[in-house]
Amino acid sequence: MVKGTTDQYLGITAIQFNACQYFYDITAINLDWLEAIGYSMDMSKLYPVRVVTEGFEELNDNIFFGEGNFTFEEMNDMLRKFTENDPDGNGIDDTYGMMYILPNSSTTMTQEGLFGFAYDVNYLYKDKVTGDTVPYYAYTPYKDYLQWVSENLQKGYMKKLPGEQAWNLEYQQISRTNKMGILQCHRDGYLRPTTWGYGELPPTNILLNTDPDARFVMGPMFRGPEGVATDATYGIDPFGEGLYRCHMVGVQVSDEKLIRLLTLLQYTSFESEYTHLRYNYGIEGIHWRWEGEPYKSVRIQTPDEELPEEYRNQGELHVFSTWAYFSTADFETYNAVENGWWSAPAYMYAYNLYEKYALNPDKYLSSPYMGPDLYQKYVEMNAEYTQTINPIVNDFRNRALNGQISDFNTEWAHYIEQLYAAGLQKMVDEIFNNPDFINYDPGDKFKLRGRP
Ligand SMILES: [Ca+2]
Repeated sequence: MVKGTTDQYLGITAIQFNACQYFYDITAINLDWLEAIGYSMDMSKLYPVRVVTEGFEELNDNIFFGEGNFTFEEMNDMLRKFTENDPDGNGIDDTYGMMYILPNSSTTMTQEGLFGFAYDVNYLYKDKVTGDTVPYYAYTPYKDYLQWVSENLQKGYMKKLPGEQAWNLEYQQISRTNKMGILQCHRDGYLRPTTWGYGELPPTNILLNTDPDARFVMGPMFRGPEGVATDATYGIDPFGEGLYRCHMVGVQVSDEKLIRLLTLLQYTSFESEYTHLRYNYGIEGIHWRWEGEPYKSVRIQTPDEELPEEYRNQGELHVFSTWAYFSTADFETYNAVENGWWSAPAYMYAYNLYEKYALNPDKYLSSPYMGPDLYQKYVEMNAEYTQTINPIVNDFRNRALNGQISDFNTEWAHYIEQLYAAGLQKMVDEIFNNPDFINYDPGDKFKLRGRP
């Protein structure tokens, strides 16, 4: 506790560039189908994946990385032709463009990011029509997005999940059948088909179960109606807003012990890449090994069951480290360019595409940008008005997805009136438009590429 205060503390916060440069999703297109409907990509500009997990090298011929630069019109043409033109050539009307998934971290690049917004309600945008700073649900491009989805659902170019189980379980089962041309994918789960259920995610689930010869191209593929193409970072603030993963030291710890503690943390977290790896990932040659040249190639992790009994403690390796993780951009780029370890993140890093495609909101609802008092006021107002705003938001979205809105412009104007009357006006005036709430600035978070 800071001397002379009752509510202020000193601690060591997280620095997590792995989270703030982490874009969860990537778009994939079935490359064979793309060619079947008359499109193509310059294969000389695509990079084939190199799967990290031993025994899955056959996947290296099936997944490629590239930048699509397809226009919104071309995307819509593909959605139609993937549905109507029998792209798999089996003579059966059994394929469609893509699955529509309620916005979440897996959908941004492929769906709502094309309209310049993401699922995160803490992101705020300056609306060109009202001039107000608002959450996505009151942002005019959200209307265009819902109209786009609604029309594609009506035509059958997009399909909805059944909605009986968790969305990700349903999506895993349906995507495995290989009936859709455009897929919302995990950034690099295909590298590790045996880890964390990644083998159940598309396109790996298709390649392992349904069609081992299918080919997919992954990357930023499409642009939206205004030429926009964005993806949202998983953790917008490398310091976690100081809210979590903050190491606290009790007042009963003597200065002598604190010095010892900080010395240990300095050594294990900041001294060198060697000590960082040693105290976060274990002992080289036991817990992991370099695939090639040390510090320049990927690390191959030893499965827990193959470790000698006394070393099976990988979950506890973080005891003497801070949550300090630096950018791996230079490492991944080198590893791909020099050693061929291509993945979607490596491709994005190598061509500086994360910075190019990062979705930067105009404002971000978080205490550091607002000050604690304004943030507290927001928390209280939000708790009060959520109850009146949410039903309006849900009703409009459900009617759009169910094809019950024919005139989006008229109904949107009415919807916005309802939202503002339900408390949004007050939140816009007192919080969102408030000049004390400073604009979000990504700073150098997408420019930093290694350890400081
Ligand atoms: Ca077919």
